[in-house]
Amino acid sequence: MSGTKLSGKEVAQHSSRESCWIIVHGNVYDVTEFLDDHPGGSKIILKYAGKDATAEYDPIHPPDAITTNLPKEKHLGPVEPDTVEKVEVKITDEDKARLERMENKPSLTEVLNLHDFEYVAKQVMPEKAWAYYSSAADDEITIRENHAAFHRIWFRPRILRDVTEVDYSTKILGHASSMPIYITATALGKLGHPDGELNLTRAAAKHGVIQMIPTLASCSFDEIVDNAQPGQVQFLQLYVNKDRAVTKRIVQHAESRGIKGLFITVDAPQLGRREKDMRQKFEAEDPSEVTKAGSDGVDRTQGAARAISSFIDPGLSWKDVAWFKSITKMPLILKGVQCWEDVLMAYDHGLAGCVLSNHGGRQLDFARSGIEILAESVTHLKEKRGLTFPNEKFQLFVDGGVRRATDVLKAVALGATAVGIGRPFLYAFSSYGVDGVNHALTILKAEFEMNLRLLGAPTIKDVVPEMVDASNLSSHIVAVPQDTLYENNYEVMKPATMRIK
Ligand code: 173
Repeated sequence: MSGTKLSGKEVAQHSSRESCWIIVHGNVYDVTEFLDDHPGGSKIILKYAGKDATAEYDPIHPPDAITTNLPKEKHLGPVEPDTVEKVEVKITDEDKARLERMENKPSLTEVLNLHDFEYVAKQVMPEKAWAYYSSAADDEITIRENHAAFHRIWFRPRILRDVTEVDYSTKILGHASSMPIYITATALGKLGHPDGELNLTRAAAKHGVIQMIPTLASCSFDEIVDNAQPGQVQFLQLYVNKDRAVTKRIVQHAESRGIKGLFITVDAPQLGRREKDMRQKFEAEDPSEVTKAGSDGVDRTQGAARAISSFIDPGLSWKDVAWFKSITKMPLILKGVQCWEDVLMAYDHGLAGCVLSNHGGRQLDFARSGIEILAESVTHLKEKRGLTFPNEKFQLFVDGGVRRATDVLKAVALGATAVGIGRPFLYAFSSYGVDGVNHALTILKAEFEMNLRLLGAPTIKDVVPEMVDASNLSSHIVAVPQDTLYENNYEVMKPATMRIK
């Protein structure tokens, strides 16, 4: 293009399936030939044909999605901003009611625990965003089990130890952390809040905790790193692309930007069915449109996450470990390990650790909880490899279902270095922005301080296996007391809707 900018009027003339231009972040793109290949379907693009699609685009796309997926010649150049007509946003009655609930939500001082954030978020978040964040695989059995498993572990506190001063700080992969937790990777932060993942970066800096940056963040990787404070430690979660050149570029760029650990996701060769997310799609659009597959064969019937995850390589295998070691010096950790046999293999392959996780219950339903796998892994690593935990050279992490410092301390007692927390922070920023995340971290600190005292453990090192009774952990049919705060937030799953008007 020459130096002149396109006018909004000219763009507006390309508003059909035959010629479809859209504006994103002040630039015009010709997406006519891309319509049927769009993972989210053509209908949503056509809604913005000839118009500014930025507001719709932002929450559900990594910022460079359009520039990397469209050939250069389809980038038509900048638009004269003053000539673009504002897209009218239709406010439905439901939106109005939700905004009113947002306006009248409890003040942060009334939010006493991580469950409260979930309760507020469910009521103030756009329905689609809530469905995406809260959904889990199939019958949502594993997501419940992740939390319930902690109820099968009970404490054996010690008394008459001087707990005037308690210190809950620790080290994760050799880096200081104010608590034995980290903010784990969760995709699409802008669905919940316009600042997306930056809410987490800022709160992590303030509270001295480590953020794991997701591959599929709404903010760009560099933006998230640029917003960190000098010396702030960040990890990267990695989805491995079928095109290894792309993966190599991501990994080496991350290392050059100072990322301190690479967490390779190994539990998602294909994304699980999250039916709450899928039903949202059906309710929001005409089902006949949604069920059409594009020319790329990408199935668009399966909700937002599945549509944008088709690049993930199901061919990833143990053989790739040597390749990863050849392209980076960052510690390599497998995220999503689900039995002790694979933990031993990870150790034997010379990896730096494992996250015992089932992806927040979003992948294989009836996968066991991370905390249960932790216990069996520690036993077998001790018996078969002579390791003791926590172990500096091979670190074990757990995520899934964590809502209290007591959950974290149970994992620490069983040998975990630290525990990942995901959804609660999403709910915190979706409802209250960065202040919410800061408050969530403040709550956790207060819980750690009190619980270390009540356990008789002045430091994290004093939280030892003898402080828990986990004898029932792998019994899946034992009575547990009802956890009312948690249960409140997980509604009964909905069956298919009858389309009778
Ligand atoms: O759990 C997820 O939703 C997830 O990991 C994901 C994967 C690909 C695209 C979007 C989200």
